[in-house]
This record gives sequence, C-alpha cells and structure tokens, in this order.
Amino acid sequence: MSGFKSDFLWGGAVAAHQLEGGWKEGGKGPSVADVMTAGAHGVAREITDGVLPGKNYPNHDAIDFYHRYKDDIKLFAEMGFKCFRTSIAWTRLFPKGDELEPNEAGLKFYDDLFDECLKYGIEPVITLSHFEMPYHLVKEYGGWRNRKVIDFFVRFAKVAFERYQHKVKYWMTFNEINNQANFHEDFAPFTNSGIKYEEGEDREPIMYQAAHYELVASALAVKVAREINPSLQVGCMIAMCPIYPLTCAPDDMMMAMNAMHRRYWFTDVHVRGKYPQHLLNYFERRGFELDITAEDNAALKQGCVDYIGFSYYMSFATKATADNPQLDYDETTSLVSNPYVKKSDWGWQIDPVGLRYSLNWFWDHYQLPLFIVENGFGAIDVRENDGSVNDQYRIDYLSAHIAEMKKAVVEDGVDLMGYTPWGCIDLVSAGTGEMKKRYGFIYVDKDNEGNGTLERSRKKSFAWYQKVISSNGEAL
Ligand code: P53
Repeated sequence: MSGFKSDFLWGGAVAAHQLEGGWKEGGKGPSVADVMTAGAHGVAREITDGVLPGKNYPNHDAIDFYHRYKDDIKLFAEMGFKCFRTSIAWTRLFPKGDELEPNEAGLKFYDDLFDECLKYGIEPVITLSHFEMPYHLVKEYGGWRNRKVIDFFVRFAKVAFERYQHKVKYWMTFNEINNQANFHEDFAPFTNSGIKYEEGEDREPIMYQAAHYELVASALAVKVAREINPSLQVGCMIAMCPIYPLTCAPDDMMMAMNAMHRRYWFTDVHVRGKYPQHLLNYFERRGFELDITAEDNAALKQGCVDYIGFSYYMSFATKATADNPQLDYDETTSLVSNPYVKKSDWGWQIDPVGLRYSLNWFWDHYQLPLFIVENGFGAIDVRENDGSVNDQYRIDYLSAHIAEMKKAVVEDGVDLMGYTPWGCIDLVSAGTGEMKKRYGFIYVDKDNEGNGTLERSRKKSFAWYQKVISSNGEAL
C-alpha cells in the first residue's frame, strides 16, 4: 500500500457538551457536564451538588454550536471533511435518563444536524456517551454503580439507532471508557460513570463494577444495533496513552506491562467478549467480589465491537519501585516523566512515534480496523490584530503525528479507517473547562470567563488541513 485508502475518513472530532451550549434548549436536561465548573492547569474542575448560583459552568453555553451548527459545518465542508465525529447528548433524548419515551425536540435536533452534514457528503460518526450522562441518574441511582442504568442506556442506544440508522453508519458506545482506571482523582469516575465517591470508600472495586455494567451495556447496544440494521458499525473508544518502561531494567519492563494490563483490559472485553485472566486473578488477589453474572458474560460474548476507535494525545512512562513488589500500577503515583520527549503547556508529553507504536499495539492484539477519533494539541493561541492565528505549533504537532500514522499504514500494514483530530473548532476543554486550551483549525472568540463575540475565524492550520485532506495525507 502506498498511502491511505481512497475512502479514508478524514475529519474532525468534538463532543456535544463541549460545544453545543443550549443546555436547557429543546427540553434538554442537565448532564454531569452541566455541574462542573471551570478549572485550570493544576486546578481541578469543581463538581457541584447540582447547578449552584454564582459559579462558572462553561459547558452551559459552550460555543453555541446548538444555534450555529450550520455555519460551522459549512466551514468543515470547506476544509474537505469526509466525516464529523460528535456525540448525541443523552439528556436531549432522555432529559432525566429514566423516561420510557424520548424527547422529540432532541431527536429532531440531531436529525437536522446529521442532514446538514450529509448535505456536504460529510459522514457523521457518533459517540453515544461522551462524558455527559444525565445528572438525574447520578442523583437518583448513583450513576453506573447501579445495574439499572444498563437498561436506561440500552433504551437510549436503541432509540438512536432506530432513528438515525439511515444517516449514521459509524457509532461508538462509551468515550474513553478506560479513563476511569485513574480512580483516585474525582474527574474520570464522574465523567465516565457519574460516580461521586464518599469519604473513605474503597474506590477501586467500585470503579471495576461500574466499568463492568458499562461494558455489558455496550455489548447489549452492539447486539441491538445489529438487530435493527446489520450494516451499522459499532466500535469502542479507548484513551490510548501507551505506557513505556523508563529503562530496560526487567522490572521496569514488567511494571510497564502490568500498567498496560490495568489501563487497556477494557479493550479485551469490548473486542473479545470476555475478561482477560490476569484481571480475574487480580480481582481474586485483592478480594474484589463483583456482580458479574453468567448472563452478563453471555451478553459480552454476543456484543463484540466492529472496530476500535481511540484517542491519542501523549505517551506515559513508568518504573518499578522497591515499595511495590507486586508491580501494581496506580495511575496517580506510578507515572514518571519521559526525558526523551517535550511537553505541552498542560504537561502532556508530545510523542508522535507513540502513535505509530499504539497503532501497531492495537493491531497486533486485536486485528480489528482502527479509527483514530481524537488527536491534537491543546495550546494557547494568539489572535493578531488582523484576526489571524499563526498556529504553526499545531501544524507541526499534527503533521508529525500523521507522518507516523502513515508509517503504521504503509510500512507496518495496520488497517486504519480514518483520522479525526480533536476539537476541530475551539471548544471547552474537558479536563480543565478552559476555553484557552484550544485545539481548533477554527478560532472561536470566547475566553475563560465567558466573554467574547463567539465569532469564528480560520487559523493558519485551516488551509494546511484542507491540503492534507485534498492530497489524502501526502501534503504534510
Ligand atoms: P482536554 C485525559 C487524557 C486523554 C484524553 O482533553 C482526555 C482526557 C480527559 O481530559 O480526554 C479526551 O479537553 C476527551 C475529550 C477531551 C480531549 O481528550 O482536557 O475525549 O472530551 O476534550 C482533550 O484538553
């Protein structure tokens, strides 16, 4: 193969809660994203008990895509997008999450949005759950701690598949389901699973239980999609930060392997329909008694995914330490800085080669088509007086990653479906809630405090990406 496939899905990626705004429009209910305040690098977003007066909730209005999507999609079309990855806000279809019937105004919004994409030949690629579950399910059910949430999710998925089956072919169930491997911090448990831990709770088994219910829900959704329309393709979505050993000391190597086990077993369950033995042994060693039934195991087997979607921003590194003889991985304490790579202003390690490594890792393990559904460089952009933004650093980041991605396809033979850089239009950061951590080809005039005209303008990277797409990845 000399390059990317002729039908390679070039595009861009976003998530509903990070750009739509309109948090109460069309009958939408509050989601977990609506109770998170703005933070900053090193300052965690506060998760409040409901929406409180006087707090800054950046997702409420975001970049007002809800009202401006037609103009924005026109700009995506100008760049030549073949696809556009977004999510369906669960709370537009089911404002509380436990209703029996969906909200028609919400369904209509996505009908119109998808029609607008299709008008330009842009294929919508849709995530069902991207850090935006109904807040009502958190308050009333404890989020994904509760088995009942499986049924609510499957109902939501079924409604979406039935309604949009002729507009959307590519789906993903849970965005970055494996972020919650980082269960010591509050962010991932809440955004992945709607979980707020009580003081003193043993967090780890609760995380595994919630992830199990999500994996069952995902498998049931895959099954439902096939029953509704066998041409639908449903993937998983994994946050891939490959974990390197800091040195070639054998214990460092084993530590890295264990770390990979602990962060990526989710993929095994999605793809193979069963738990890897190392994890079952770990549950036993730790005495975790989880609610995993024979029926669940049968469901997992019947709902294996069609492809692997993943995000890639950075690599991690780890090392063995004397106080950890079992070489157990703890994401808050086991990571070390990699001296061979640079970091972004937010401390994310920049490692284009790690993308080639990740593509090969996934391909060697699973032999399923791969889709890079997020990759990008969060940076502080400066808008010049003439309105231009010279984001050469973003071009450098993306072109280096695409070059490595090409090697994975051309030299290593990986089956890659497409590439959708994250935040193709500036939006609210998930991790920090900031506007100033920008990823876009399109600048949006809005700052961290919520001031700005919301006017859109093309950055330097806009024309660059347009060329990348028109040359099918040859002009970098
Ligand atoms: P922000 C952590 C590590 C890797 C990806 O992130 C992550 C996170 C969570 O912050 O999230 C994904 O906005 C996620 C997007 C998110 C994007 O990466 O923190 O799927 O919703 O916006 C970038 O810079």
